[in-house]
Amino acid sequence: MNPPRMNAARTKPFAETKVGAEELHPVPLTLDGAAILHQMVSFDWTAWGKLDTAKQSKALAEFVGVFALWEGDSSSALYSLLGHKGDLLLAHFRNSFDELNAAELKIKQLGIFEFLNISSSYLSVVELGLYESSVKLYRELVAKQSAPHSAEWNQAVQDLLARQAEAMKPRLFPKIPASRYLCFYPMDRLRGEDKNWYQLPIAERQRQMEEHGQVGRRYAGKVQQIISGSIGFDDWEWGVDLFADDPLIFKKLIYEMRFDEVSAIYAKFGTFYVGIRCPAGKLGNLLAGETPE
Ligand code: FEC
Repeated sequence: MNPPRMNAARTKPFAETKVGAEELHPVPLTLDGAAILHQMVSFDWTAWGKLDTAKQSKALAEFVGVFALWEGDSSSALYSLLGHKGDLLLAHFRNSFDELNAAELKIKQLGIFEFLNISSSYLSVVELGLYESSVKLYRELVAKQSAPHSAEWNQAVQDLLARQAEAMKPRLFPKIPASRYLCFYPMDRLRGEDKNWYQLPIAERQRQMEEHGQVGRRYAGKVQQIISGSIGFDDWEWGVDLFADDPLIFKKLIYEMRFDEVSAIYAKFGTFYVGIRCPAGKLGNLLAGETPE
């Protein structure tokens, strides 16, 4: 018996063969930077309340001694979380996963760790998507009849990434913004049977991301966004960190983006965490029931 005939359109990724679409490589280039860990913490208020004041002060001083150094170079930040999802959120931006792990282990050595229950966490790396340059480069390479992953193709990709990484270094390894409010959540792009982001031609994804960027840029100066990629690292595809001095901006921006094609059709969201920045030196006040100043 003859083997079942394969549909010719299925022998290649859909995105490269869709009628009328250019045959461009589907994967956008990205630049990857700082390693990020978010730790969501429930605090053991009852056990802490039973600890005598001298022991509380000692544990706090030890914590501040470590955390304030990290705050000094804006590589870690502490937030007081709103709602039932936790009490504290610790954000760490480092140069590598090894450095993140070192920070995590350091916290576990501190006396205060006895009262910290890490109820959730999220691991990701700062990601700058290069849709526009990818499409431009892929078109040039197609014009030169350079096949994906050939030596010439690989060299052109490497050259582009090296140039862009140099130009975007500060954005790849950002300091944690000093803003009073943080909104963090993970998200995916839809991979449904009918609507699948990953099966759209790259030029169409670029168009939708361009539209997304235009909406985002209207919020320049009011919000700072840091997008981190987490495919292969955590349960969702991206982490979104938004920093602002007015929490209402989060609602307005995210609501407006819901009307973007890329969000209206292809965005799926995880749990939202909203926190108020608390300098480590004020953790004692927070644990005594005072909202951070
Ligand atoms: O396919 C992908 O590469 C997806 C990665 C990605 C996600 C994502 C989600 C959100 N963003 C939000 C806010 C802003 C603001 C600006 C902005 C611009 C970009 C650009 C890229 C990009 N965003 Fe995005 N966003 C993702 C990727 N976003 C690429 C354009 C260039 C750049 O800035 O890197 C404007 C920033 C500026 O220029 O000032 C603000 C928010 C979300 C989650 C809500 C949603 O509906 O998607 C908010 C995933």
